[in-house]
Order: sequence, then structure tokens, then C-alpha cells
Amino acid sequence: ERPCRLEPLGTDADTLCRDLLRYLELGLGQDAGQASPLAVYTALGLTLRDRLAQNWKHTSELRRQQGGKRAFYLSLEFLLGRALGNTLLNLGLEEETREALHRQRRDLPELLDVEPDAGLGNGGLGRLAACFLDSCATLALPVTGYGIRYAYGMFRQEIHAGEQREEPDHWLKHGYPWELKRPERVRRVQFGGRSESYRDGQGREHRRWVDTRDVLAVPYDIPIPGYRNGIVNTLRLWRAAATDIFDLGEFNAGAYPEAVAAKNEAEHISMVLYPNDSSENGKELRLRQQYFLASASLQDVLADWTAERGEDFRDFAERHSFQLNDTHPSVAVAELMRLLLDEHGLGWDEAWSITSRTMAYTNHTLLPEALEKWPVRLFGHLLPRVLEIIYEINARFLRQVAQRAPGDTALLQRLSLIEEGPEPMIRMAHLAVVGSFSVNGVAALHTQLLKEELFRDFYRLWPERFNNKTNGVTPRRWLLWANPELSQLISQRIGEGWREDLAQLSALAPAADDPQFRAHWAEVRRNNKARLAALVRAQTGVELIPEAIFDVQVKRIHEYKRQLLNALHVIHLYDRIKRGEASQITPRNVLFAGKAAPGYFMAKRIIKFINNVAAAINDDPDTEGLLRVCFLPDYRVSVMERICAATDLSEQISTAGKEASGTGNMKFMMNGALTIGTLDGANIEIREAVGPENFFLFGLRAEEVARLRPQYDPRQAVAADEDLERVMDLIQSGYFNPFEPGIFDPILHALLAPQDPWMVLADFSSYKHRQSDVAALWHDQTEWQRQSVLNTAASGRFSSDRSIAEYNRDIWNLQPLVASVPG
Ligand code: DL6
Repeated sequence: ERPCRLEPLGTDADTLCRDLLRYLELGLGQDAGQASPLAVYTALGLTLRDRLAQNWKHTSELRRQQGGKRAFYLSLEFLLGRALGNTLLNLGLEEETREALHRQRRDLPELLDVEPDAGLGNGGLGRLAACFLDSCATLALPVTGYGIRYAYGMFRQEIHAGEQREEPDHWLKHGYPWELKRPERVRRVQFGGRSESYRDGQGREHRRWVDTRDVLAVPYDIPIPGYRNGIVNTLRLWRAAATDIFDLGEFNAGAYPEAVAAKNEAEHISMVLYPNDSSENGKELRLRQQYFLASASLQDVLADWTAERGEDFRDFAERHSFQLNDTHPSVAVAELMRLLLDEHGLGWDEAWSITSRTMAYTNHTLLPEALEKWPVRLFGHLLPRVLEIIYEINARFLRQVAQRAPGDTALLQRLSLIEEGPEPMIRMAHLAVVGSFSVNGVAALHTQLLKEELFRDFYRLWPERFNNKTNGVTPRRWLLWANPELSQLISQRIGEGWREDLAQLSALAPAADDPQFRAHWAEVRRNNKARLAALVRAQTGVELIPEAIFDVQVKRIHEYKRQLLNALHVIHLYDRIKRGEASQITPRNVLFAGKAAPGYFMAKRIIKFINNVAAAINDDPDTEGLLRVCFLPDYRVSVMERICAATDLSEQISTAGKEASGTGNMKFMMNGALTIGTLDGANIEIREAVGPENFFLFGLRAEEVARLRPQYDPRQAVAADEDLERVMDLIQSGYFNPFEPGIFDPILHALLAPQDPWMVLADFSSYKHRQSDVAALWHDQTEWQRQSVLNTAASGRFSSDRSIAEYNRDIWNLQPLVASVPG
């Protein structure tokens, strides 16, 4: 008898068409002629997942054959966005798929549009994780992502009467065709109970964690294809499930509701993403999520190791790196210790040596309110054994410090993993630094500030641990996919190598001086702007001015990002129109988008303010053809794909020293936007790359912000700038809230308070002047388009491929898989 073999799947239009039909009619029970776009999208997803799965299997085989080290990216957030377009792009199957759909009288665009975004993240940090996975696969690096499969992702934002309303994002409602459930790899995660001593057969004393309430972690794998290299890596997302659906004992005793309630409690863990990007809310459920992710993922990795090597951990550290995406998963340091000590019987020194050689920590913020701390009491109640281990790590660490700096108790207090006080707290960032061999910031300035400020004492102790890894974004999604016409134009000029080696974009620079090329460039950008204008019209009813500057600020709404500064400038332009300077105004569309954390009062008030300002301006006939202002609701990955290709001016205007890096700034630059920005985060490197003459710089520098803060007097800034005075007067007069008296008082108070940490008014004059330079340059379209080309040409170093190559060179040291397409 001949063994039966799996034949390679065809990728021609004909085979794709037949497989799609089979999934649609037989897999989903639909009538192909009548099926909804959603059903066809699902069938197409399943058809493509089969192709991915083939490469997936091949990649695992390669990894097994080649052995070698692996890295694991632990993150509470992966902001994936849509998968269909990305899959077609990375597999190179767009044409065949269009053809296959055409034969069934279907159109790709309508299918692309029905896919909900996988919004399992808040913003930059989560999207960075997704870009990094794309680059790891493209560079053929054996890196696996671990995260949580939240049933509800980032909330959907609706705007009613100018205010944000949050609606649940049930993204899994219609199923998710890309994932693969892996029930055979379920893990058990412990909570509660207590820790006790016991003696083993040889009379040695150990600790163990007993009487726990366990939760199951069920993995779902999402394929992460590299760009046309046959590699498919894995993002493994954990769903929480109850251990036993019904506890029979309780059930029989008549406690049926209690048994079902226990099931609910377990499943809550993966129910919802916390929508806070820059503050921690300290909720117990959030700590449960963090521990759930850390424990399930580490157990998963250890299970693979012991299956192959038994209990011999000698090589483990040489074969594994865990990258902690911010402090959110940093409990992994203590959990790996616990697993090695309690579950695998290692001694402390060996376990610590392994842990502190495998963990690496990326910091993403200097904002004190975002630095995680957990009350010792809560931690001890939920994770008693883990707390003991943290105490032991701390005791040993502080002994080491005391030996180096005898008698310096202030230093010990500053460094301790425990912050003393009426409510003692565990400092998760300290746990991450102490337990890791590498600590990195995400842009040069940010890393410098980590060394000089936040982690100054740690830096003195272990300077070799600190390194910078400037963020990047994947050029596949953010240029090739988001801007196909521009990509084609680039390829016609410099070939296609830039897709995998973005540094090659520098070859585009000479084209900036070629009038014909510039004309094409401008035309593509105009088309993109028309498409964005159509989206804005459909979503908001606002009619943008086609030939005007598209001036865009899209990101989370936060005081430090200073959407207010932009809004004040908009009001200033309006004021100029009203005072008779219309003929001197350069037409602009000012577009805002972004979500506010639901509990962040000021951020929500800023949204309302922008919407009221927009309404007043757009309704005034004097602004016709000169100024349009719009707040686009429900900003998300798929919307940014449309926006970034159509932006002329990228607003990166945070208070210097506050934005760790920014990544939106990179997406805009790559697509040819010019930036107006402060010397903050990666703006500094963007300016260096493109040249100061092609960047609109304004505002105080980080050290000036720090120096001037104590004597900051916003009223002086107002008195010194008549335009600003007029703007503040207009707001104060209630012009933007005639029927809602007083609603913008909190904004005025914040701007005028000497304590304003974001020093908005301090930068107004400088910002206003640079904005008038922007307007002047717009009139010189030759020069504007030249600078636009130069921005794209200089954006090569902001590819996440470069970031990941650096993580690999300096931190992980992985061997790329020798990529080969399955035969
Ligand atoms: O590193 C990714 C991203 C940076 O680009 C942003 O500048 C930074 O704000 C963000 N950090 C966070 C963490 N909390 N806060 N704030 O989201 O990371």
C-alpha cells in the first residue's frame, strides 16, 4: 500500500478559486451566489491560512533541524490590525487572488473592508510588537510572540455631540479565520492559595504553592508570514478557561450558580484589553492577566525544553531569550525562578543564573504614572509563592548593593524592589532591571534619559546592561500596502530591493531634483488625498479642501502629546480669517484622530474641545476654501493605512522629553510627509536623517523644559504673544461652547496653571512661527515635493527590520533560519 502524502497546495488563481468555493459552500454551508462579503472573506481567509500553514509547518521543521537559539517576545499587547491584505502581500498572492475572486464575480476591496481590525493593543507599544513580529519573520529569525487573546480588544470610539463614547469591540463575533486552536498545549496557571514548606524523600526542605484556584490557558496560534521568504512564525495568544466546567461536588450540593460563577471568574482573565496607554489602574484583574501570560508562556517554553532535554537545564540560557515588552510581563522574572526552583528542582544560584541571562527588558515610557507598581498585599493574596521569590530576589540584590556602597541606606531605598510606605508596593520596573541582562530604551534621547534619570542608580551599577534600540515600523504594511502607487513609483526608479532593505531608499534622493519624477510623486499623493477625503466625508460629513495642506495629528489623546497646542493654532488661523487676513491664509485641512482612555477626564474633554472648535469653524462661511477641521472617529490600524499615505504635514509636537519614541512619525515620513516637531523621541533621529533644512523644528528642548519648569509662568507666555492672547480670549468668551457654559474651563485652567507639566503655552509662539514657515513652503510646490521625496529617501533607518537586526545583534544572537520555499 502506498502511504498517503500531503501534496503542496496550488497558488494559481484556478486552485485558489476552487478552494475558496469549497470552503464557502462545504465548510461554511453558504450558497456562493448569495453569500455575504463576510462569508466570502472568511472562506478566503481559510483558503489562505492553508497556504500559510504549509509554510508554517516547514518553518517549524527548519527550526527543529537547525536547532539553535530562540527568542520569545512577551507582550500584553499586539495591535495586529487586519490580516488579509498583509497575507496577500507577504505571500505574493494578490494578483492570483484578485483573479480567483473575479471569476466568482467578487471584488477584493469589499472583502478587505469587512475584516475587523485585531485591536489587541492601545497604540504605539502594541503596534510596535506587531511590526517586530513582521520583521522577525522577514529576517527569518526564530522568534515567537506570546500574548493574550482578549475577547474584546480596544474599544470602538463613537463621537456623539462631540464626546467620545466607548463601544465594546467584539472582534471575534464572526470567528477569526487566521487562528488555529491548539488544545493539546493547554497550560494550568495557579492563583491564590498559600505557600508552605515540605521535605522531600532525602529530607531536604522545599517550598510549594498549594490550595490554589487554577485557570487553564488555551493557546490559539496566529501565523506571522515573512515577506516572500517561505517563513511563517507564530504568535501564540492565550485564552483563559475554567479547569472544570462544573465542579460536581458543589453542583450536587446545590451550588450550581456558584460553580458557573467560578467558571466566569476564570474566563474573565482574557475577556478585555485594558484601554489605558499611559497610566496603570492597579486593578487585580490586570495583575491576573500579566501573571497568566507570563506563567502560561514560560511553562510552554519549558515543556518543549524538557520534552527534548529532560531536566538538564545547563544549556537553557544559551538557547533562549525572553524580550519583555515594557514592565507589563515583568513578573516573568519571578515566575521563571519559581518554575525552575519549585517545578524543576534547581537550586537558587543555578535558577538565577538562567533567569538573569535569558530575560531582556524594553522600557517604553518615562511617565511616572505609567510605571507599574503593585501593592504587596494584593500581590501576596493573588500570588503568594511568587511574592516570596520577589522578596528573596530583593534581599540578595540589596545585599550585593550594600557591599558595593556600605552604609548608603538612601541608595538601598531608591533601588529596592519594594517601595516602603503606608501601602508597600512592588516596583515592577526594578524587578525587570534586576532580572535582565539587557535594558533598552526605544529612541536615543529616551535611552539617554533612562540612564540619567529614571534608572540612574541602576545605570551606575550596571552600565553594560543599558542599550538603545530606536523603534521602527514595517515598510511592508506602512509603505507597500498602505501606498501601492507610491511604492510602484519608487520601484520604477530604484528597483525593488528596498522592500527588504529599506536603506536602499536613499537611492531615491537624486530623484528629488527630477521635475518629472516630482510631478508623478505629487500626483500619487494627490490621489491618496482624494481617497482620504472620501473616507472623511463618509465618516464625518466634513468636506476637505482637495488642494490644501493635509495637516494631521493622529495618536492617543494625551496632554503630553499636546493636541491642545495644535487646536490653539487652529483657533489662531481662524482668528486671522475673522480679523480680515483671509487673503494671507494658506488653505489647510487639520485632521485629528485618536482615542482617550475611558477614565482620563482631560483627554476626553480635549476631544470635545476639538469637536466644538471644528464645528464652529466648519460652519462659518468665512472659512470656505481656507480651513477645515475634523476629528475622525475610531482611529485604528486600518484607518492609519489610509491616513499616512495622504498626509502632507505630520504633527509630532509632544513636550520634549515625554514621548519615548513615537512610531506614527516614522510612518508619515516614509510616505513623504514633512514633520513639524519638537526635539523629542525619535523626532530627533528623523531630523538628523533627513537634514534640519527638511524638518520644521520648534519648541523647548528636553533640558530647557526641565530647567524652566520650576519658574514657568504661562500668563507671561500669553502676555508676550498678542495672537495667543486673542486665542485665549476667544475660548474664554465661550465662543466654542455657547450652549454649554463652562465646559472648557478645565482646559483653560490646565493651560494657565503654573504647574502645567506639559508647558503648552510656552511653545505656542515658536510653534506658530514654524507653522507659518510651513504655509510659506506650501506655496513653493517644487520645494515642498522635493522635501517630500527626501523624507521618504531618508526613512530607511526607521524600518523595523533595522530595529530587529539590532535587537538580534546586541541582545538575542539568533541564527536566521536558512529560508527555503517548501518543495
Ligand atoms: O515604543 C513604542 C511606543 C513609543 O513609540 C511611544 O512613544 C510610547 O509612548 C509608547 N509607550 C507606551 C507605554 N506607556 N506609556 N506611555 O505605550 O511606546
